[in-house]
Amino acid sequence: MVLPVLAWGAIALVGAVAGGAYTYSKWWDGKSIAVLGGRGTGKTTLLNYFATEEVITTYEQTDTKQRYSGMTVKINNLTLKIKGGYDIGGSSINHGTWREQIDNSDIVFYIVDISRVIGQAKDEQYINNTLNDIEAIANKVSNRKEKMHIIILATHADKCSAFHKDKQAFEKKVARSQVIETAEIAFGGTNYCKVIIGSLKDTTEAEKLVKNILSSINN
Ligand SMILES: Nc1nc2c(ncn2[C@@H]2O[C@H](COP(=O)(O)OP(=O)(O)O)[C@@H](O)[C@H]2O)c(=O)[nH]1
Ligand SMILES: [Mg+2]
Repeated sequence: MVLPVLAWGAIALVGAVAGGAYTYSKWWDGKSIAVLGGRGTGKTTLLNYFATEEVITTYEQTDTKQRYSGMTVKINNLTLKIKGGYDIGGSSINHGTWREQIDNSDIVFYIVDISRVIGQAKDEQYINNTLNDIEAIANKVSNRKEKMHIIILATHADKCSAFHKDKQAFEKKVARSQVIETAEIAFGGTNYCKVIIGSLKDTTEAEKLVKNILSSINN
């Protein structure tokens, strides 16, 4: 399989991919991950991708709070533990249930629908909710002894025309958005807060996204 060139995919991409060679830092092995995000951002899609290695777009969406169980996934030679939790949006009434997930994890993946942050589908209500989520997560991670890595998955980029036109300009625009600037400050700077831009639109895009995630930390 030919791996795509992924250097554009991440603002803080370390260890860029060239050709087909791809190594993941051992740092990831055995790490526990909490997947968080507002409603409709792609939590279920990402969890299903981890479970099946495929993007499923046909499942039924529910508005109810659904508990999902944790799972251990193998990606090449890495074992990752996805923490169980509630597949719910990030409205403030739900922030309490995030604590358990965060407390039991080494890393948080926070999914942001970037098409609702910049571009034509910009949605002020969504931006406010996202800023509230960031504050809530920052409060929960601030009392941990060890600093925690937060990975912002800026997905739905495929829906932004700017992303298709000029990826570098799009990256800059994302980096300068209030949501991303706030997150980078709240989560302790770019060493601890990585931003990965991409999409969960289909399996190929999900594969790229996960590879960019894994190359974003090379401790
Ligand atoms: N085009 C596009 N659709 C996406 C992306 N990520 C998720 N979706 C779709 O967005 C919808 C909501 O995703 P879902 O995983 O149910 O969000 P959740 O509420 O966070 O669990 C689904 O129809 C997904 O197929 C993306 O990056 N691009
Ligand atoms: Mg869901």
